[in-house]
Order: sequence, then structure tokens, then C-alpha cells
Amino acid sequence: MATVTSSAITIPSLTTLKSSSKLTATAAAAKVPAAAPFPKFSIKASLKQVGAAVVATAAGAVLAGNAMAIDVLLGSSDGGLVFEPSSFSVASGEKIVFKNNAGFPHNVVFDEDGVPSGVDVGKISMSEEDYLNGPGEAYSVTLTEKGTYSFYCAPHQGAGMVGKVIVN
Ligand SMILES: [Cu+2]
Repeated sequence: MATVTSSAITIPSLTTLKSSSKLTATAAAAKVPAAAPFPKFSIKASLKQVGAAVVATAAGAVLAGNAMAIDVLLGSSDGGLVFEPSSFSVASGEKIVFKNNAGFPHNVVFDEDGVPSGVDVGKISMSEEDYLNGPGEAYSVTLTEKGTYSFYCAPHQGAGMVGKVIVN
């Protein structure tokens, strides 16, 4: 009898302690947003901010990666009248920088019949009569419509200075 009574007393008192400590924790957590910051919570909050900063930096790096663009040389270093590379792919919105390298003048004209439907070649091409004359002179274009685009250098198209870019 005595043993039974003692255990009967012990169990409820443990249960009471547990539930009361739960209640205290809940109350403390509930208080935090309204009241002054509880040290533990302010640490958590600053860790969250650090996490957000890391995420923002990673997103920035991705954007910077896109902003870094792809360089296409106009004329190969050995004097070839070619785009180098002449066939490549980019992400939609990635900048393509065509840069005078050798054998200039060059230009970059997109082929009316070689672009995705709805793309206005006039908006992405240099004029047939405009040339990049000096070393390092560049023409940049950003293509957003996905698909395959053919382009050429007007003065050297006959010599085979043509290229293709796939926008993904
Ligand atoms: Cu050319």
C-alpha cells in the first residue's frame, strides 16, 4: 500500500513539472516577438540574417555570372576571317560581346531568315554599313528569345565569316 501510494504521488508530480516547464517555454516564446529580445532569439535572428546575406550574395554571383557575358572574337589571331567561337550557346539574357581581334573591319548582322520567329533582326544587328574598325572595338547584344540565331559579318560573309548562337 505504501509503495503504491508513493509512486502514485511521484508520477503526477513529474507530469506536473514537465507540463509546467512546457508552459513556461511556450510563454517565453510567445512573449519574444512583442517584448524585448530574449538573448537566444536575437542570436537566432542574426543567424537568419547572415543566412539571408549569404543567399543574397549567391544570387548576386549568379547575376554577375550572367553579366560577365561571353566574348566572341572577330577574326582569329592567325588572321582567319571567322568568328571565334563561330558556334556557341548562351543563356537567355546573357550578354554577347563581339570584339575586334584581327582582320577588321568587321560587323555583326543577324540573318533575317535565321532567327526565332518574332525577333526583329534590326534591333539586334549592327547596320550592314557600320563597321568595327579599330582593335578591341566591340559590339554587344543581349538575346532573350530562345532559339537558334544565325549571324554574319557583312564584309566577310562571302569568305565564310558566319556564326550561330543558340539561346537557351
Ligand atoms: Cu569580318
